Amino acid sequence: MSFNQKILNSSALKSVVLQLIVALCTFSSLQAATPGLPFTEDFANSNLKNESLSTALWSNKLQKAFLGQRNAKSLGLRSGTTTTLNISSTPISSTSRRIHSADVNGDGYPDAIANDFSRLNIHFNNRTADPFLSQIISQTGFTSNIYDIATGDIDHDGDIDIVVATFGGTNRLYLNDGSSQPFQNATALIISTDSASTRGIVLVDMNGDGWLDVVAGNESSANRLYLNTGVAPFLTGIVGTNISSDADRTYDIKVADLNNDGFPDVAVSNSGTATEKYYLNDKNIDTDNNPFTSVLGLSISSDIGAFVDALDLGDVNNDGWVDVVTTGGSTNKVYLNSQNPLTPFDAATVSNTISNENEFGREIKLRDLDDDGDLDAIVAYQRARD
Ligand SMILES: [Ca+2]
Ligand SMILES: [Ca+2]
Ligand SMILES: [Ca+2]
Ligand SMILES: [Ca+2]
Repeated sequence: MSFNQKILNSSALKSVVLQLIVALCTFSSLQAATPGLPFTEDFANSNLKNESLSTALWSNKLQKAFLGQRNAKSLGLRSGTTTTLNISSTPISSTSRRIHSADVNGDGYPDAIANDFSRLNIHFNNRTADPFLSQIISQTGFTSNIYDIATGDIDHDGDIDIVVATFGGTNRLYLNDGSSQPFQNATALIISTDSASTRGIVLVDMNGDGWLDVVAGNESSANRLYLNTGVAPFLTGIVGTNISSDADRTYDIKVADLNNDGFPDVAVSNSGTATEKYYLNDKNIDTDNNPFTSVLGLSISSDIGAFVDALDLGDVNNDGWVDVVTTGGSTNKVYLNSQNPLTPFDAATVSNTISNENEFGREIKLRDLDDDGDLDAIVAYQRARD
């Protein structure tokens, strides 16, 4: 049993705090109302920055937010330039691994889409002071553990659909039926017959045709791209193609334009002996319509994987180039983009520690939490370490 399997199999260690991860979400609706600060809102009214109105039960010690200071912009999120804040005082237990926020029923209020290992839970915002108390719809029947979810309008009908990544099973698609209780009677659709150990899944338009595609990060097999044909049944049953031939122990996968050429690139965090890697879009749409088919993975730095559970991409030092942050079995790190369009990161890239904490991070997101125009990092820590 690997180190990581030990962690996952220990009930005490399964707990990742739901409310914290709410803060890791995209909050697309809230950002439209109040850009940059989706953190203390109560999901129920417009007082989005008033902590006294928040009903969220944040963990007191498991999750931290690192605020980038204005005068530290040139340094990014380096140790000594960040402030560590505890988030509330009430730890809770849950086996949730991921959560997203999106208005899935179109009532103007963001709903929460979460999962534990065996259920996909849609928590409808009931527009009260306790917005997720009721109206939960669960999708079950998963025969392998859920590791990630992603949301987006896959079929272009104006509502938010959901994809679910499973570890050792097929990945699933749930199409929103546009009703007030979407997903109540949704049928699980299968995204290809691939049965990989998918740990990370992203919905993004990779080939510029306007349709969201699926990018899957797989442990110990090639990461895969599934192009949405734009024709019903959309992603259902499509055949994926490999993002290079690398078969590292990928724990997380993200997409952003790392070399500023206008085309989306892929970055992954890996476990084991592999470095974190990135794959530059070669703009060469081969016969398989995949711009990553023969691309070679490049190292983000010389750091060896060692259980890097999650990464996120964003310009943390406001130089116009996307940087990388990671969390996992050691300190949280930031890798600054060198601005070299051929190799924005390489083995010589220096890793900067975000803070001196040495917890076990499960998730990291970059958001402008204090609305000061630079990106901050928010991290979900495992309850305890091995
Ligand atoms: Ca839709
Ligand atoms: Ca597409
Ligand atoms: Ca690019
Ligand atoms: Ca940058």
